[in-house]
This record gives sequence, structure tokens and C-alpha cells, in this order.
Amino acid sequence: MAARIPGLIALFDVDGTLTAPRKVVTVGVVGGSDLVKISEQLGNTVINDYDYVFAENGLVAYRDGNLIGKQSFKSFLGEDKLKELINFTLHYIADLDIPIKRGTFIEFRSGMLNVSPIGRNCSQEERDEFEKYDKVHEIRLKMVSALREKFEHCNLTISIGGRISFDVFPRGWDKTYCLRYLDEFQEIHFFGDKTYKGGNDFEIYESERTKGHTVTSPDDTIKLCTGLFLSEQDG
Ligand code: M1P
Repeated sequence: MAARIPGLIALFDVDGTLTAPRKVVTVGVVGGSDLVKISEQLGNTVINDYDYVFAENGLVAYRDGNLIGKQSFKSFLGEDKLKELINFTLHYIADLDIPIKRGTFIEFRSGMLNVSPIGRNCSQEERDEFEKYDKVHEIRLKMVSALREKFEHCNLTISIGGRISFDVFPRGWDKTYCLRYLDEFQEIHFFGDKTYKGGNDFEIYESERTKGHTVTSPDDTIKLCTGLFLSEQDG
């Protein structure tokens, strides 16, 4: 294998972005999802396959297969506020009139809550239907704005990163959180598809510490990475 370029890291969002590049540079992935979901998408050996794996935006961080950091949403918010947030969210969902509901409306993660109006354990077909319905009826957008208003005092970010849910975490615990583990890198390339304002790649894409790249698909990511990291070696 070619020697790594020191001080250079390529950091990839997962959904809609990632392909496995050849490892001529240090490679990391940063996803909004928890490690269970990232492992379903990238394989059970993901923490060993990549140099860095940042689950939950880096709130759960791995280097070379070892856990190097873990944040706690529960400790940040405290039990009382957390209960208020969960109660309000469940009441809101109970009052929602949408075509179907399933189970797991709130997924309690280490560094965040993931909230799904239809419920996380819907089938793939139900997921696809909800996504279409939500585009028309803006169920998540309305819910996010109600939560933002109600919990303004809690200093939270509420971010729609996926298709059936949204993430709730303390302000600043977005994907830029993972950059604190990358001090040794002077050049950090970030690749993501939701780099627009409001998307869950926006903050890290805009960060002064990264060179941000917007991609539209895994194929697009391959093309960009080939141009950036592989062309000289191949030539
Ligand atoms: O990585 C993007 C998002 O992926 C999932 O979203 P959904 O199930 O709604 O498609 C979730 O794991 C979410 O937390 C994450 O941000």
C-alpha cells in the first residue's frame, strides 16, 4: 500500500455520500446515526475498516477500532429537562394525525435523541411512503419548529439529517464535534451531500478547519476523490 500523506485526512458523511476509497490518505467517516446503524450500512467491521469512525456526529468516536470518546446527552440536559423534552415529544406525536404509525418514536442515544413521527421500526416500504408524505405535509418541519420554540431555553440544535426522523442534540454537537479529535491534521477534506443551510453536513462543510466538498451520490464521491487523491499516484 502507498505511504500515507502526513497531515491529510479525508472525512466522509455516510448516507448519500460514501464509497470506500483506496487508503492513500487517512480516512474517517462521520454520520448522524449511531454505531448500530452505521455498521448496518458499512459493515460490522467498520470501526476497524476506517481509521476514524465518528458515530452520532462524533459524540461516540473511534480511532483504529478503539473508543476514544463518548458524550452524554442525558448528563448535558439533566433528567428533569430530558423528561420534559421526551414528554412533550410523545404528546406531540400522539396528537399527530398521519396515515400510519409504528413503534420506537424516540431513540435514546448516547449523545442525542432521534425522533421519528412514524416510528423507527417501520418497514422500508412504509419509510418510503412516509418520506413522500412528509415532503408534501411537512410533518417533520412543523414538529421541529414546535420543539425549537418550546425548548429555546435548552440550547439545542434540531437537525433533519435523514428520511423519517430528526436528531436533537446540544448546540455545537453537530458534525464539527468530531474535529476535536483531528488536531494533528492540517488538511481536512470533508465530503457530504447535505451541505446546504439546515442540512446536517452544513456546519462541518462551512467550518474553517475543513475543505468542504458537496457530493450528489457515491459515484460523485468516487470521481471527486479520484481527482483529489489518486490521480497523481495513478499517473
Ligand atoms: O445519517 C443521517 C440520519 O440517518 C438516520 O435518519 P433516518 O432514519 O431518518 O433516515 C438517523 O440515524 C439519523 O439520526 C441520522 O442523522
